[in-house]
Amino acid sequence: MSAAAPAPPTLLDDRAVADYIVRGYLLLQLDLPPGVNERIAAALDGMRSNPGDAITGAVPELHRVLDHPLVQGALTSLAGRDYRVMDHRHWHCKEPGSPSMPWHQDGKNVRGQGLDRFLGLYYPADVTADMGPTIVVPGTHFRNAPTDRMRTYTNIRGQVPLVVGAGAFAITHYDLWHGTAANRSLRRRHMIKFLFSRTRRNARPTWDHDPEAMSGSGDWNRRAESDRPIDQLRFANPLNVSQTDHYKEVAKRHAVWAELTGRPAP
Ligand SMILES: O=C(O)CCC(=O)C(=O)O
Repeated sequence: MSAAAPAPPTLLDDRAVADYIVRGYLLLQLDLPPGVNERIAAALDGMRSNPGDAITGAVPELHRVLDHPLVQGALTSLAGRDYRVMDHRHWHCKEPGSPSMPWHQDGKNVRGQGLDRFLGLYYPADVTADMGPTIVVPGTHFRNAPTDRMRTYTNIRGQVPLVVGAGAFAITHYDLWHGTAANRSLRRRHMIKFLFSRTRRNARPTWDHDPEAMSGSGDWNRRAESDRPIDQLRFANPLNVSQTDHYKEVAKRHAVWAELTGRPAP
């Protein structure tokens, strides 16, 4: 009997791609076969040292996460058909009682990069608010801030704690501001971080694209009711930043969209 063919990647639509450009992250819920999340979490619970990049060798079922159609589809959509899974990966185990992690960007603090590098954050077990969730700050991926200054920032308006169920997988822009809360629970919090990169520029969209997605003119007064991708790029303001900052972000979003669709930047 031959094995069933793997399911094709589930591509993102225009709205999801526009949303990613605006927020710098998306959250997937993987329907892995029964028992996979639990076995991975149990293997991590039993580990007393961190194998670093060798975590996928130590817990081979992690490959099922990388091979999941939602993960492959989202990465194909955002990073291109030939995206690379980097060799670096890391088990981020937050022990009970461990403190918060300050805000930081993993990238090199350069404002204005496109969609070239990505973090994948996989959570094999539920993460409750007291377990030290990862916290992301939507829309900060195109903003540079010196790391030593960012460390002093405290409660940033609009921050999103990734309080998630087992099998959640977040894809974030490499420069998205993030940190963690303290683990005030009695349980270890597990997260496996993967890195992905684009290997070449798009000649055309690599997602489920409607050529009409950017046509039509948006109405500022009706922006709250609109779910059109063009209106997301123009109007969304997840951190409620000032008008002078917002227009720079909007210009950046349109440039990234143009690049992803294989057209010259406006
Ligand atoms: O452990 C976490 O949730 C976040 C880890 C982190 O900030 C990082 O890997 O850069």
